[in-house]
Amino acid sequence: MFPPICAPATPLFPAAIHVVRVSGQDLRTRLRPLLNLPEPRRAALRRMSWGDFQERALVLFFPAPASYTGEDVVEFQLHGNPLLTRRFLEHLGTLGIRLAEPGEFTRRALLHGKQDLLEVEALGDLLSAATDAQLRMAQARAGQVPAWLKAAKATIIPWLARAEGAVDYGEDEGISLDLDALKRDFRPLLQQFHVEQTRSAAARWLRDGITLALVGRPNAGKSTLFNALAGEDRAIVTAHPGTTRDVLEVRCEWAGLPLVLFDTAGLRRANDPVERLGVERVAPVLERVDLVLHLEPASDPKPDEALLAHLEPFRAKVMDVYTFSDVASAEGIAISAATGDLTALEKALKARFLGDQAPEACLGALATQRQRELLDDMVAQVEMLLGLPSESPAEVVASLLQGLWELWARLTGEDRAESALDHLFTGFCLGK
Ligand SMILES: Nc1nc2c(ncn2[C@@H]2O[C@H](COP(=O)(O)OP(=O)(O)OP(=O)(O)O)[C@@H](O)[C@H]2O)c(=O)[nH]1
Ligand SMILES: [Mg+2]
Repeated sequence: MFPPICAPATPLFPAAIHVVRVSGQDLRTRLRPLLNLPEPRRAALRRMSWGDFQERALVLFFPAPASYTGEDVVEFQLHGNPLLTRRFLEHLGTLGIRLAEPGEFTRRALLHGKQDLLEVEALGDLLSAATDAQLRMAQARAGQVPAWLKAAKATIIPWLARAEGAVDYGEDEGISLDLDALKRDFRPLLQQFHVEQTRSAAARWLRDGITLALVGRPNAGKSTLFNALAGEDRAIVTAHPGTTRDVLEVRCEWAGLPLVLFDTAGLRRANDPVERLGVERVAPVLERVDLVLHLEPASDPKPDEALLAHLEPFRAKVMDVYTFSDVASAEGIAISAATGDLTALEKALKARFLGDQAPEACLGALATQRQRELLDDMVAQVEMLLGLPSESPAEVVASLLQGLWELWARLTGEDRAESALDHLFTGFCLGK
């Protein structure tokens, strides 16, 4: 039995309207002192008064279970005055309807089976998406448990039932488990899981974005590339070496990839104190980015020992890129931000982060760290099943299948694990 809750569903700034949501059991009775609820799902004007205040609001009533939370839900569209809305919420408090915690509406939707955990996570992503690609990702994941996971369940459950049957009745009833048949069923499942691992490895970058630092000698063309990727002139570009002094940051979407770019001061042993400070700021940026693009002019490719020493600790994530490809040719990834020829860079980034999956092919893939870890665990579990020797006791098979089923349930939220839920809802805003 959950206590009734309320929350503003819109921010409390002056606005045309504010929406206040209430969820709970039997709201018709509870709200009677304030108003008579309208017919289900029909918008109706209601005059309400409480204390010294009165308000005429558009009211919508969604009776349980056909509502967002699965409980009775009432939505009030009030005049958009923050003070009025606060007074209204206070009055709801006197009717025994307390303020909701962040994410509490969605939490109830989950508990009442209106949404599964994957949908809830996609919703969290939808609310926080900052680029078109992230928006598309979140929307593609918004619809229910994906077909391949449903298919997995359809394989796991009957075998789990058979294995448990063999454990409980095996010796008396002569029930035995056909491990070869089991393996025939689980081999395609494992293949499907591998495909999904590849997709989700790529989807992760589309969801979280890729952070890139641009480094190189002064005049290597860092700021020119920075501007070209950002699609706007954010950094100053001049022919004067040492133009960029500070670290600049921009978020953008380029070639379907959500990027966080850092432009840096050309790394060299600087005598100018301002430039030296700029160089000192580069090291922490190199620590935290996913990839360091080391730019070197193809027209003047002389190795710079001081720069290479700076990059040495990060070698695993350094990608060498030749700039000025319009002036001179070079082996490897060669681009010219000046003429807009960035094809080689696009190919290299997609190969590295998406494993050559098209961004559209990753839509709907599991993308959060929690989901990816559970998928990895499921793969390990299926691999153990497939590796079982043929005379394995039914207890062993049953316990592996039980473990696999638990992972499936945790992935989709069927076990309603509190700890996972608590973690999930802290990032939600009020009224969602
Ligand atoms: N032809 C040609 N010129 C380029 C290219 N990239 C940059 N330039 C020119 O090279 C000069 C230096 O470019 P920047 O982008 O400022 O170089 P930077 O690496 O940011 O230099 P600092 O900030 O001084 O470290 C400018 O005059 C650019 O117009 C390129 O691909 N081709
Ligand atoms: Mg620069």
